[in-house]
Amino acid sequence: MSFPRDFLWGVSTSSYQIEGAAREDGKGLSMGDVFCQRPGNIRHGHTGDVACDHYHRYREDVALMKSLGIRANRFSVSWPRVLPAGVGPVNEKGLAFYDRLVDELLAAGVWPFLALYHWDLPWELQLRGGWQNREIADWFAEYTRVLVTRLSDRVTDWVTFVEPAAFLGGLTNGQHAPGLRLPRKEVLRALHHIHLAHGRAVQVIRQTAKRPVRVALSHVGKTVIPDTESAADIEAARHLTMFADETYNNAWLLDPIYRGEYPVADVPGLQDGDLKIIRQPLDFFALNFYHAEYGRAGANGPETVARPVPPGHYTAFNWEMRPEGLYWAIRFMHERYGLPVTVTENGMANLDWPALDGQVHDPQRIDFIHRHLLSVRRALQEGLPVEGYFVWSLLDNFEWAEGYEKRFGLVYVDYATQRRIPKDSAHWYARVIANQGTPL
Ligand code: IFM
Repeated sequence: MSFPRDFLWGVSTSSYQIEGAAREDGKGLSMGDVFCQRPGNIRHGHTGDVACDHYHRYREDVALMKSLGIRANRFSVSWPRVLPAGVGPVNEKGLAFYDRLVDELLAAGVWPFLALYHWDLPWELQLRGGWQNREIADWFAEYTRVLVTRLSDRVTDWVTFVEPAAFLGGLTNGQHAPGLRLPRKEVLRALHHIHLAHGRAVQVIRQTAKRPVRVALSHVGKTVIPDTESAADIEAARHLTMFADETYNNAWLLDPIYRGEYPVADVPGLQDGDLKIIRQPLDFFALNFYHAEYGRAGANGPETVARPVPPGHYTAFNWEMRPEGLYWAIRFMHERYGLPVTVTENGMANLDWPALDGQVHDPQRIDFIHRHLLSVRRALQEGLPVEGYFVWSLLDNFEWAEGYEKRFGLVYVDYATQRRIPKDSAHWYARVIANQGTPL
């Protein structure tokens, strides 16, 4: 079976992880810029100061996408590059960069999906409480208005947030910027502010856009695969996927946005009218997928099952490879929220290097993506609406607390010279795209 003709074969990237130019052309500091300076926060003391130098090399990077036949790029905007203090005066040079990037993508036939927030909070706003301050919903709406006013004559696909569950790690376990360890109640308050900011941004996008738009939020969360495909195990896995007891589960992260309700009554900071703002109609469900576990209907209710993965089926991050989980994540999210799904991130960390022949051979990544695409194909065969699949990531890049050591790219980056080398997986992905998925 080939994939639908209009299936979007994409790659995702993010501003802080590739742009560099951290202090150029009037950009303000982001909380990442500050976090990376503190000794011990990032492996080997790496920073995003230079990263892949995409700020200067975006033309080359877009040309690479074009040469591979990539049809879409979810990229993100650095908030402090556009608004150095988070609010107030616009930095024209920063905004002009995204103008040029969008033009370059469109000229290359690569459809831009613009993510407003991929963890790049202006430091000035962090000093005012960041996500813990309810005013951030206003700040985010203002920032959104600046971008939509400038770019919506060309950009129609907007993503408000990338992975709230992951960047909240910066408030729970200190792993990400700003490096806090707050009590659960305060984390949930911050999450409520993220939801409010999301709702306000969707309103601004719809009111301000110059063309019809499609809006989504890129979600990452728990996926539980049924141990058998019996009705009882599927129901148990569905329940665990949504409600398994974590600091915040999928229901906390998603139900307010799609159903206008929280899974419990005592939400810190919830005010009258908030849920109406948060529940804005969205156009597709943007799903990021990396992890999954197994669950079943036990004698005392749904329970997770320890299922060892075959030896070696781990990525360089020690993340277990469970490609079958992508099918279940698509299915459960579609069943609960009723929207078509686009997989906006999926990929693996590896220890890649150029071989003696000068090429970068990464058979594991090819196998990894292949297996996940088979899950997407299963979903399509069963009639689930899947509109696209985006590999994380186009380039090797700055992997947050892990620095540059492990690599996620289809394209190898030699950080000393900034030379790009498309890996075997890039050539393979290009063939898959050119053949509309038929070699799978
Ligand atoms: O690099 C990250 C990205 O910023 C968000 N999603 C997961 C990726 C891999 O860890």
